[in-house]
Amino acid sequence: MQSVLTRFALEGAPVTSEPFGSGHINGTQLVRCSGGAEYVLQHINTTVFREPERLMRNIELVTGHLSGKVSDPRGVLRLVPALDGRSFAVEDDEYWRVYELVPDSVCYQSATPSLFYESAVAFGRFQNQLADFPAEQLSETIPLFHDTPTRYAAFHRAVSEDAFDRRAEVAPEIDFVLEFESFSHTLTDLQRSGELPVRVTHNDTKINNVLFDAKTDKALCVIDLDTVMPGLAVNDFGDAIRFGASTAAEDERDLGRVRLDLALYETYVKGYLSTCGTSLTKQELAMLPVGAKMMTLECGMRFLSDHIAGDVYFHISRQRQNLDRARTQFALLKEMDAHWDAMRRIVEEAARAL
Ligand code: GN1
Ligand code: MG
Repeated sequence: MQSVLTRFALEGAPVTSEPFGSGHINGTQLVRCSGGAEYVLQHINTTVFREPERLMRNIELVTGHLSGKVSDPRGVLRLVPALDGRSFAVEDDEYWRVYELVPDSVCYQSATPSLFYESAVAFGRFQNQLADFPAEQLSETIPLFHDTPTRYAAFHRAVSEDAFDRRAEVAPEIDFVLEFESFSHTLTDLQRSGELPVRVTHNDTKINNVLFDAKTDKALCVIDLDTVMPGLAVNDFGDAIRFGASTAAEDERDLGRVRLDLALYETYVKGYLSTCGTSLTKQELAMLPVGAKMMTLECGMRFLSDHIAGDVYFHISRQRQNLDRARTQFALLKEMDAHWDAMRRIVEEAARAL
């Protein structure tokens, strides 16, 4: 790692480095240099992200565009170039990149209502600032990531292979997923017909992918840009709701605890629309609740597929954890159906106030 650092244009010589953050995919280190400059060094996981050069090109384009829009320099991640001018360095086929550390910032693993609101402000601002960026210039770092019908095809394959003999005991969950198969086309159909625009999307809109000002707890910027790619804004909204407006952990075993917190939902709607409401189309606004359902369905189906396939994608720390995760998503989906009118009304009211 010392040797890879010499390939970047750092201010001063690296003095210390320590593990940093809580990401599960890339390896991240905080590097301190003589003279006081601080950097974030990341090793890119090329098993998950198979085309690191195209991924880095995406990040260059997006951070370049954002830096022309922010007033606070902390409003965007800043890449530190390598000495050869590229935005990354390669050593023994391993890919590395360096960001400037965002000064006086803090990252949270769980949200209070006001932090959740601020995270919505940040993701909405990200959407708004990139609304004039031509999304087709970005590559898909994980192809067909939120193409829910394609996820169904993978689900059907996992079920028919049944590699671990688990199909029989999850028959009710399989049936539940199948009930939604025609619904699963809703957003991709609207995308194909041009009724929903393809935009620059983040694809991992959780609270821990936002940096906050350490003093004021105001959102500064969005981080974890590896999955930034062309997609639907409603899915970014939906994934944030799926994760942040549920009253229970993603792997909760007591399904009675899984509720949709409508107050948190409303909080996120208001924060999100405060920064990107005017750049979304009428159809996008109308489809926001569908995005929440779609991401919940898709994620639950991905967990269930992975359980059936033997836990090959989502890391587990106990047996049946992916099944538990799938069940919480299905419980949340039922909650959304039960509160469907309210979910729509909350968006309509917030949109009217724009
Ligand atoms: C994965 O790695 P993490 O936890 O940020 C997944 C998301 C899922 C999420 C469910 C690249 O995100 O799509 O919503 O798990 N990311 C990828 O917890 O597949
Ligand atoms: Mg992250």
